[in-house]
Amino acid sequence: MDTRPLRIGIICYPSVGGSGILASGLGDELAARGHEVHFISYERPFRLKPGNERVYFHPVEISSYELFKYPDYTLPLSVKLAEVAQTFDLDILHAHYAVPHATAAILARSMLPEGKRPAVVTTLHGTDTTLLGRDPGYAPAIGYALEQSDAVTAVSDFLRRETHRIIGVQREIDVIHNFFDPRPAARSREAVRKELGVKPGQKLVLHLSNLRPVKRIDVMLKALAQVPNRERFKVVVLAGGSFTQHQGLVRQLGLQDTIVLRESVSVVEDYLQAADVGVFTSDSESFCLSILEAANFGCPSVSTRVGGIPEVMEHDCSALLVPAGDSAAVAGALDRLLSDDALREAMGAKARQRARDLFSTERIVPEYEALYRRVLAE
Ligand code: GMT
Repeated sequence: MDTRPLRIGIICYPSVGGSGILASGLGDELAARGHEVHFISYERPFRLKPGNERVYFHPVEISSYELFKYPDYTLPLSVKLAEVAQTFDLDILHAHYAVPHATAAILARSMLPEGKRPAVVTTLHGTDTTLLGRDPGYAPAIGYALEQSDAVTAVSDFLRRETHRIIGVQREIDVIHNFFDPRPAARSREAVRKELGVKPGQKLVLHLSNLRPVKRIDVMLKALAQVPNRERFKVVVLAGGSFTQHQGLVRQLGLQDTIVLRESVSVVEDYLQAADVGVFTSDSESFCLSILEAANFGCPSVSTRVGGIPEVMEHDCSALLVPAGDSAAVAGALDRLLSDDALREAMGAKARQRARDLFSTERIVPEYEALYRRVLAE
């Protein structure tokens, strides 16, 4: 088998969000394993570790022309991809999140002369299928890019099935689950709890997301308001999006003293290690990287039983999973974990074990390497 180091281009969103976090972690790990990794995006991905000698970043510059009512990203991205692929003789272009990355990668490949064309791998992350895949303005282009990719992966079996069902692609889709490699926390658990105003004896509940409508923050807030003995806990919301539209409901439910908001957090590990329970109330979720992030710190989660989440954690073992939209069920599950230290700690230990056994870097990154070698051998 070919074991030479590969030259890999990774295309991803650079901002806060699971697909960019996963792509950054993958690039860092591939470089640590001897591969040369080129990130191509409009900004340097915020999660990339500094100083990794085999990791390069190539910014996509976007010109603005008066003629354009809407700026175009796909064409400058595809031109940059073709340029980087040719200059660095890339073996693979790996698009994370289909829109518009997979389309740009396919276009870049066809711009290059034969013999100089990298293989294109597309990883579907979630709403590229479940939301945009339902939009007639996007679906045919997504379907075409997936059919033209040399390999397509989905981050859960749920997402693989949904991609066949919603977009109607016929081709094989490999499932490679997400992984999370935590960085060391910068501060102690005690220091972070003090910063958040968590009193001795109080528990800390954590929510971490981009706060988009699918996360159903309304359900989470209604659930928190129904948990008995509210003085027992504080809630930290690590917001990767605007929380402003939820402030009215926070006031209406009298949660002002319970919820602490933190925006633009760069070291999430500080808060993950300080939390006792995670809470996630999404209506749909292909994987929910945040549950895995919390699990890595022995923090069990209460979550809605949707999408790929049952592949990530098992109900009543490593998490408590409840029906979507059911704030009373979320509140009941939170109350159970907040009331029973032994149960919470045992569930947290199982969550951490499951995270390490099934979703570790050591387990998942070689699956991507094997996929790259497979498409290059085809
Ligand atoms: O699809 C999105 O809404 C954005 C994306 C992101 O960048 O955060 O989230 C998706 O990808 C994550 C990483 O694979 C998954 O953990 C999330 O479950 C998934 N989001 C949805 O399916 C809603």
